[in-house]
Amino acid sequence: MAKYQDLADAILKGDNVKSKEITQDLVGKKIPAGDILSEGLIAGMNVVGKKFKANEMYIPEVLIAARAMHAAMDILKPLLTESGAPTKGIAVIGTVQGDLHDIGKNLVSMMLEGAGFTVVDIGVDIPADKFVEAAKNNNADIVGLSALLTTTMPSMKEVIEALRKDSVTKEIKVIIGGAPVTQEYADSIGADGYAPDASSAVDISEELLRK
Ligand code: B1M
Repeated sequence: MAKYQDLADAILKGDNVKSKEITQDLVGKKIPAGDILSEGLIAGMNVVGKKFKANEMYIPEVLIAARAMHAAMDILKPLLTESGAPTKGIAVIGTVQGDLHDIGKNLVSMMLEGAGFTVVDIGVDIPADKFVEAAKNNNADIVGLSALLTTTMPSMKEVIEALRKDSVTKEIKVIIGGAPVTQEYADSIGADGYAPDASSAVDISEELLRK
């Protein structure tokens, strides 16, 4: 659908007025929010990622693109999360210490909420002890860790070790994700699950809680 491409282009240009307008228009046409997210917003952000990598876009432009994505996400969030069903489980989610990237983590939070989980998003740059504290305070069933930098991936291991050391949190399922993370890495640090994208994060969380 041409409108998806227009939306992806609006993200790429960082046009938050257009990104909101097109999203609202697609919602009005009863296009499922999940499709708008994956075919328009994530598609646009993926191009931003490639251009950033190729030095064709710089940090301020990337931030402006992220702002346009957030503006559209404000419209989609209530649609993705509306559900009258009882909670499937409580997920505490955050980006690990040293890492400020939150777009992917926010998408995972939204998709989990949309699928019926109660999500406690504790933000970015979160040290291991804060994950343990939040898991305890919220009686978490799942802890979700996001990292976008190869340099912050070791913080995931620290969080898992801290959770396993504490008698209250040692059984909590841990899922991890983020662009540089792999299944192999997840296995090597003792995570219970790895998700390459936001919708797989839902599938894996559901599967872990069924076990
Ligand atoms: Co940064 N950045 N960044 N950045 N940034 C990357 C990650 C990078 C790959 C770009 C590049 O060089 N090619 C590179 C990392 C290189 C590496 O470590 N190997 C990089 C760098 C180097 C940096 C800085 C160090 C740059 C600098 O200052 N010199 C700096 C670090 C700051 C810090 O964190 N301490 C930095 C800063 C920034 C901005 C602030 C400008 C901005 C972040 C804005 C924000 O998040 N609010 C930014 C952005 C936007 C990017 C890119 C362009 C896009 C990331 C993104 O949002 N992608 C990124 C390039 C890229 O990824 N190709 C890049 C879209 C998002 C939907 O995808 O986050 O992968 P993603 O999430 C996916 C999956 O990974 C998965 O599901 C999501 C949805 O499908 N997923 C999970 C994510 N978390 C999950 C958790 C789960 C399960 C699945 O379970 C819990």
